[in-house]
Amino acid sequence: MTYSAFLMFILFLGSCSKTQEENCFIEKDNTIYKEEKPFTAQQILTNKPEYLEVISLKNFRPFKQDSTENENNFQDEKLAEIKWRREKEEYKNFREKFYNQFSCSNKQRIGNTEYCLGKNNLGFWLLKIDNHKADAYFLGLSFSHYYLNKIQTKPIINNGFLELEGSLVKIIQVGGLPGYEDYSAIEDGKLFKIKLDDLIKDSDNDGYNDIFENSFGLNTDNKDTDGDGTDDFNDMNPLFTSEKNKFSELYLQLLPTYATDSDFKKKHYYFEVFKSDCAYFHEINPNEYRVLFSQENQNKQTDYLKVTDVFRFGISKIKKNKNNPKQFFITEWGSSSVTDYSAEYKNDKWVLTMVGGSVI
Ligand SMILES: [Ca+2]
Ligand SMILES: [Ca+2]
Ligand SMILES: [Ca+2]
Ligand SMILES: [Ca+2]
Repeated sequence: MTYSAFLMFILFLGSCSKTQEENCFIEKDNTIYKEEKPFTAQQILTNKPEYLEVISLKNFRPFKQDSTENENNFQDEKLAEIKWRREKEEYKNFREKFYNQFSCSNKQRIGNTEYCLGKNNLGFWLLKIDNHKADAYFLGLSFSHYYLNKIQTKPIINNGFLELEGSLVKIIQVGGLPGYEDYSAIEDGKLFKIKLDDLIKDSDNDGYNDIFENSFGLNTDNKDTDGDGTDDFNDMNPLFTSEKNKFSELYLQLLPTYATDSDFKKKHYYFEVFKSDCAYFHEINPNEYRVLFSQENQNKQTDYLKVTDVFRFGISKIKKNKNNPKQFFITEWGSSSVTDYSAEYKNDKWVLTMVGGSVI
């Protein structure tokens, strides 16, 4: 190695460790809330996924009707109860086969195959039950931009295409209700069309369609994106190799937990997504539910994550206590609360104490 190459190597090492330190630790809080300007219809169409065709309809079920009719149903308690019971029965098969990971609508049967439109915290899916095999295909249509009518007037599968009526929307914040979001249509009467072959394409045959993998930064040509020996479909943390160390344990302990005894290992489509560049956070080994991570820098995020708020929870970087090397501060937040912790490392264990926070 020449001297200059050696120097470069040292500089490279130096910059790496510095970045790692910066990505996980902060001197002081500097979270700035930046409100994103909603996309115009033209911007949504310019940025739409390649595989998606958008057709303007002359006759359609308007956004206002579709979104408010449902609300009115809920106001009548008896009607809501009847509707709920009927849907529970109608979608029993999907609930059972997919372990309650989705809410389901617009069922359709073709031969021995059953389809429905699914939704979970990540977005929209096409669910398919073929004999006893259950598969879910991610649509990659951001719920921040695309509204799919709750009531589809035509069958959703037609001639080898998935066809969904809906509109282009923007999310509007409701005054006085932080965290509560509503939609407003910016262009009504659209038909969203995706070729089934494009939708179900799973190049590496790992169980996740290419659109899902591209949307969340997984490798579409590798069954084992992070190379840790567990294939993407069965990896609880498919983007990163888990490591047990002091700070990964701290992040693991701060993960939100659910009061449920259901078997999350079977829930292959249930993920919590966190925005973090901290390697210690990436190294967690979750056992309750699957995790995905998004880069903090918006320019480095996937097209889907750039515009879709799938982050229901967050855990901050770690703040050191200059006077006590064993004490750290860290903040955890959800949709309606923020909690500040003091974390002390004692006898190989983290002791967390709530030191502040707020409930919205
Ligand atoms: Ca795949
Ligand atoms: Ca893969
Ligand atoms: Ca893996
Ligand atoms: Ca992994």
